[in-house]
Amino acid sequence: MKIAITRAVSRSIADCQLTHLERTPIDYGVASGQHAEYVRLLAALGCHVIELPALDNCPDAVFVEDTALVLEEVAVICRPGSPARQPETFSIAEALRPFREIVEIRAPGTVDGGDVLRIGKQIRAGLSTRTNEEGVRQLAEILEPWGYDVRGVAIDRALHLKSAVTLVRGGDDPLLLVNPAWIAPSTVAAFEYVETDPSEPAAANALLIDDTVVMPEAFARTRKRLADRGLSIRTVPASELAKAEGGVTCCSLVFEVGRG
Ligand code: CIR
Repeated sequence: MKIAITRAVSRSIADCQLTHLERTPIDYGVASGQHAEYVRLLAALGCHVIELPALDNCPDAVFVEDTALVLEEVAVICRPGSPARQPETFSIAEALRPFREIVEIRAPGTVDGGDVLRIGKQIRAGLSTRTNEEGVRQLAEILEPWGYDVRGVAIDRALHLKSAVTLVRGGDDPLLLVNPAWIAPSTVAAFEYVETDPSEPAAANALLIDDTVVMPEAFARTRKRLADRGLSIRTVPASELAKAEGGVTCCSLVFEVGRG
């Protein structure tokens, strides 16, 4: 069974952290409605959705991806690089405890889950304003016993590594979706990749659920590039949380239970 942990949008979402975008009004009702469509799509794609209650005093808590990295063997509870977001992790650890051994990133290390890209046993961790060298060192140390190869990669033109590159086909034949304006092509040279359309820089953040690529509905040109590669794509409205610098990977933690 596949589980997706999500969290309802905070009523204080308009007070979110912003790094690369100007603050513009965010409508809580619209954001909640779009988030509900996202949750419905995850369920339609076969996920058992565990929706946690909103944390109204944590504006960014809807972006659960940043709080944990869930692998088959272990759940790593992150220490988000924005201090305002660190209180989000407690309830995530409790939600994950029934399913995984829990290990934590500790101070002075910081890791945002949005910086962690997993391609099989290869893990790339963005060294960003949120994730530091010590956080990546701890991640590598935690995951080494299970054979994961964790490497830091510089990311300075986008909030997170996965703002710039995500996995759109898994298995033995991985395919990445990359915005080459935000990440040096050499970082992904070892893997096959498709570039986002130049007019759609934020399109690189796509969420892979089994063989389906979930994308914001706004990115028709990049969607066509993926469709031309034979990928199956579903779209969701995601414009309101995009104003908070959130994309489709950010709003869920998806993992398998009951295998092996
Ligand atoms: C933040 O700055 O932390 C939020 N406003 C956006 C987080 C987006 N998360 C993600 O890309 N994984």
